[in-house]
Amino acid sequence: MLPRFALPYKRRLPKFLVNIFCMQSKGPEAKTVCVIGLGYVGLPLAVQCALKGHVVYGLDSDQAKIDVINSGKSPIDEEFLTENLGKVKLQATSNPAVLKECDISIICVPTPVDENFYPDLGPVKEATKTVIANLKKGQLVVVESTINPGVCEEIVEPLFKEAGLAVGQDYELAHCPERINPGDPKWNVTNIPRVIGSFTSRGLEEAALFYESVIDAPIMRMKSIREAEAVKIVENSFRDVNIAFVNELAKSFDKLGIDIVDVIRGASTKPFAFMPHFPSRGVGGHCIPVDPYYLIERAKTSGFDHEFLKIARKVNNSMPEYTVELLQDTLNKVKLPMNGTRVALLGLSYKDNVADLRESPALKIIKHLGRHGCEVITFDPYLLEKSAARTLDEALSGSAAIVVATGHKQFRTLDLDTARKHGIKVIVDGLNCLDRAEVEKRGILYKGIGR
Ligand code: SAJ
Repeated sequence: MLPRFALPYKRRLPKFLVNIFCMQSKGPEAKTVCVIGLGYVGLPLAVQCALKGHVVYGLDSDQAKIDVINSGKSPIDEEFLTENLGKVKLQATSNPAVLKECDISIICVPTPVDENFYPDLGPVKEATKTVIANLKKGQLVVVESTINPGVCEEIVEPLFKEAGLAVGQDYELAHCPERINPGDPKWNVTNIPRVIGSFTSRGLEEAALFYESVIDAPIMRMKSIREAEAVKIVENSFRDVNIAFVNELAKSFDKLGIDIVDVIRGASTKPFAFMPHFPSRGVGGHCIPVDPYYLIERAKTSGFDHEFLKIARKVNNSMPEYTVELLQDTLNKVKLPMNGTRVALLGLSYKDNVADLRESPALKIIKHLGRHGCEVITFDPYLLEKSAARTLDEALSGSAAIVVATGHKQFRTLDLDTARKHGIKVIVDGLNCLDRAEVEKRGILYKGIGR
C-alpha cells in the first residue's frame, strides 16, 4: 500500500488508514523533543508537547527564564501557559547537550529585522549550528521561526552540509511556521491549524505525524519547504497591506470629513468578499511590520521588486507621525502649542491588553512628540515598569492632551469626567476606541484616525 503522502492530494488515504500504515512502520509513540527558544512561540509549544505525552526539553540562553520555568511558573503572561506549565514535566536548560538525546529539535528563535529593515537571520543560524554540534543521527529538525522562502534550502541545509551531514540520511529538515497570536482568548497552540513543508517525503510525514500528535487541528502538507516558508510571509503581508489600505483611506477621509470606521462597518455588512481591518496610530509587533521585509529583500535578490508591499510598509510606518500631526492640528484649535504642552500618552504596548513593546508605534509617537517639544507622561497598566506615571490619574494630572496609543480595556472605558476635571482639552484617539460624542459632550476636542 502506497503511503499517504505518495498519493495525489485528492486520493490520499483517510487519516485512520495512514495511522494503521504508520503504526506498522513506526507507532505514534512518545518522542524526545527539544524546543530551542522559550519565548511566546517556543514555550507554549514545549508545554503542549509535554501535555501530549512527549518528553520535552526547553533550550534557552536566559538562565533567569530557565529557573522560572523549572519552578513551574511562566515568564510569559499567557493564559494557556499559566494554566498548564505547572502541570507538565518540562526540563528547561541552557545545556545544548540535551539535543543528543532528542528525536526532534524545533527552532523557535526570533527573526527580527535590523534598523534598515533588513532580515536578521543570526539567531536562526546560531540555533542551527547548536543543533548540528549536538545532532542525534536521524533527528527531525523543524524550523518554526518565520523565515523567507529559500532560507531552509539556502542557509539552513548548507550549514548541515558543511558539517558533512546529508538531509534525508543523517537528519530530516522541515518548516512549520509558527502561528501564535499573543493575547488571543480563542486561538492558541493547541487549536491553530498548521502547514508543513520538508526536503523529503519521509521528513514531511514524520513532521506531519508529530504535529498531528501535538495539535488538535488540521496539519496541511505543502508541496515543498519553500511553499511552507511562503505561507507565513503571505498571511502576514496580507494583513499588513490591508491595514495600510485603511490607513491610507483614513488620511483621505480626514480631509473629506468622512468617518472611516463607520464606512468600514458599513462595508462589513457585505456577507462576502470583504474582510474588515481598522486604521490606527501604526502597526507594531513581531510579525506584521517585519515579515513583509523578508519577502521584499529575498525577492530583490532574485530580481523582483515588491513595490506594493513597500508602499504598504511606507503607509503603515507613517502613521505614528501622522498621529502626532493630528495632535498638533487639534491643539491649534484650542490655541495650545505643542512646545511645552504636557501630553498623557496612554499605552506603550503594540497590541491591546498585552505587555509587548516590540516595534510598538507608541515608542515612535514618543519620539515625534519629543521633537515637537511636548512634555510626555506615559502610562501603560501592562508595562508599569516602563511607564512614567504609576497611575492613570497621575498621567492625566497637569496634562492638556491625551494620545491613546494602545487599545487596552482600561483606556476604552476611560472616565471622561475625570479627564475633564484634570483639564484635558484634547484627545487624539490612536485606536479609534473612544466614543467621540461622549468626549465632545465634556467639552473636550476629539480627533480619531480617519474620524
Ligand atoms: N492593527 C491595526 N489595524 C488592524 C489590526 C491590527 O492597526 O486592523 C495593528 C495593531 O494595533 C498592532 C499591529 O497592527 O500594532 C499588529 O496587530 P495584530 O493584531 O496583527 O497582532 P500580532 O502582531 O500579534 O499578529 C498576530 C499574527 N499572528 C501570527 O503571525 C502567527 C497575525 O498573523 C494575526 O493575524 C494577528 O496576530 C491577529 O489576527 O490577531
